[in-house]
Parts: sequence; C-alpha cells; structure tokens
Amino acid sequence: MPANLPPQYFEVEKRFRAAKSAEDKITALEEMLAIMPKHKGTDHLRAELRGRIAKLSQLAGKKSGTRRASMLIEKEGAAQIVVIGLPNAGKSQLVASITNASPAVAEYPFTTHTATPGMMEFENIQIQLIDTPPLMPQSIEPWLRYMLIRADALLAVVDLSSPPLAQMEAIATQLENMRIGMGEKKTEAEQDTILLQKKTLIIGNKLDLNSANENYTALKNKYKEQLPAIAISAKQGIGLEELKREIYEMLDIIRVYTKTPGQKPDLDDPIILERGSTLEDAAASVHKDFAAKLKYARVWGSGKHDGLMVKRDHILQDGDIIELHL
Ligand SMILES: Nc1nc2c(ncn2[C@@H]2O[C@H](COP(=O)(O)OP(=O)(O)O)[C@@H](O)[C@H]2O)c(=O)[nH]1
Ligand SMILES: [Mg+2]
Repeated sequence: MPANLPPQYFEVEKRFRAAKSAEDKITALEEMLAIMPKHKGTDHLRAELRGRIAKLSQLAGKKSGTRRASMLIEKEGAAQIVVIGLPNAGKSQLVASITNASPAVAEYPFTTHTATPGMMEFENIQIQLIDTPPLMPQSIEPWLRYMLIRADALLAVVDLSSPPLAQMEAIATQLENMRIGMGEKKTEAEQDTILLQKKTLIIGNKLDLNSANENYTALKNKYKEQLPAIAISAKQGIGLEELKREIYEMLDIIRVYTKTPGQKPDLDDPIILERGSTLEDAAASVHKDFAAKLKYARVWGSGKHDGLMVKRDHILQDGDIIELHL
C-alpha cells in the first residue's frame, strides 16, 4: 500500500535534515508523525520514526539538561489532551476540578509557568489533561509547541464573562504562529500557513457569571461549522459530567474487553482502540504476535448475535467483548 504522504510532510522532513540539535530533530520527527496519515501503508514508516525518536531521546537525555522537564510529560491513560487559553480563562481551575491534579488557581494572570498533568476519570478509563501557561507571546516557550504537536486533542478554554470571539481569535493567532490549526478542516486562509490540524473542543467557562449565556450563544454560532463547544463553570461544577463525555467522544476511541472461553471479561480493563479498528488491530494491541497467530474470534456486542464467530477484518464497536482464538 502506498504511503500517500501530504506535501507538508516533506516540508518538515527537510527541516529535520537541516536540524542540528537532538531536540530540534525530535520535534521535527514528532511533527512528521503527527502529519502522517495512519493506515497500513504508513505502519512501517511510523515505527521507524518512533525508533529514531527513542534513540535521539536517549542521546539527548545523556547530554543532560538539554531536554527541558516539560518536554517529558509522557502520555498516560487513553489519551493526552492539552488545555490552552488566555490568562485567567480558568484553565488551571478546570484541570483542578476534573482531574486528580491541583495546579495553582489565582486571580492574577500568569500564575501558571509550567505544564501540569492530571488524570481525568471517565467511566472505566483515564484520560490525561495537561494545564499550560497562557497563550500569550511573552509566555510561550518552545516546548509548548512540541507538546501541542504530540497531543491527541486540545481544549480551548474561554472566559464567558468577557468577549469570547476576541479570545478565540487570539488563541487561533498564537497557534497559527506555531503552524497549528484547530479542528479538522483547514480554512482557505490556512492552506499555506498551517502544518497540522488538532481536534479541538471549545470550553466556555464561568457560566455562573453575568453575560455568560449571551456570550456563549455568540461563540457557538460563530464556530458551529468548525468546532464543537460546551459551556461550563469549572468553579461551581456546572456541566462537568457532560464535558467529560464530550472529551471522550472527541477522541474517537472505543473500548473493547477480552475474555477467555468460559469466563467473564474484566470490564475494568478495556483495550483502547481508534474508532473503526478491526479484530486484527485489537489482537495486535493485546500482544504483537497475536495478530499473526489469530485464527478467529467470538464477539459479544457488534456481532449479529452474541458469541458470533468473526474474521480478522470485523470492525469493532465501543463496548464489544472479544474472545481470541489463536
Ligand atoms: N466565577 C468563576 N470564576 C472562575 C471559574 N473558573 C475559574 N475562575 C476564576 O478565574 C480566575 C483564574 O482562574 P485560573 O484557573 O487560575 O485561570 P488560568 O490562568 O486560565 O489558569 C481565578 O480567580 C478563578 O477562581 C468559574 O467557573 N467561575
Ligand atoms: Mg493557570
């Protein structure tokens, strides 16, 4: 299968070849990975790039000090999501309210200088959220771009007690400077500037304050074709359960459970797969040899009836239970 790489890939590859430091090389490789479409034709290349990143990271680690701590937030749980926004929007309050982390929340802006990860529980899985410094030219450090490139999705937090469209535009401008676009479609104007699109959910925060409702309506109308939006109060705890579900759904992942014949599945320990994954993908994620060894499987859930025998190209659904036969 041909890899069908987009032109942006080759642009970044050129930058990779010109890069001198391990850090710049790693950043370019991460970008190449993020730009590359995910399918069978790119499996090999993706594995190769990951291998190079691992090697370079070791090298950079040895030189010590050259890799900034904030570059090292390893992905944990089902996905890594970065929380962005202007000062005082409530990013830290949000991360404090829906994860186990407690970044400092304060009335004065620019309280947050570093990135703080926290784990959000949604039903039986954990999703990692990362609180970040405000997206203002004076506080953006190079590692932030690296973090955004690696993220599975973004949460753009906007303060609904002040004009929201200006905030979104400021966020978009800062991201554009990093050549990152929000949402899945590029606008006409973004064709040349944007290298990478990141799935983004707009969070209108401070719903408890004056004018929040009108501001939210304006925000939702403006972005209805481009980005999903939700209104919450991180401080008062309004809308947080719906928010967690929205976050889960924007990730386009499914949960699949394995069982052994004659036994019950462990419903606390799902395999996380991209939506549209097949039985073969599930087998491979259980063990790298399983995809090759797989003879057939039984499926409870998406099969025509429970316990149906299915082939390796069977497309799984959220909540399916599978019994692999090797
Ligand atoms: N009324 C109200 N205030 C909030 C809410 N969320 C955050 N705040 C306040 O807004 C200020 C900035 O919050 P913080 O989380 O530090 O913002 P950050 O700069 O985006 O991280 C603090 O005084 C918070 O108490 C909310 O939902 N409602
Ligand atoms: Mg903060």
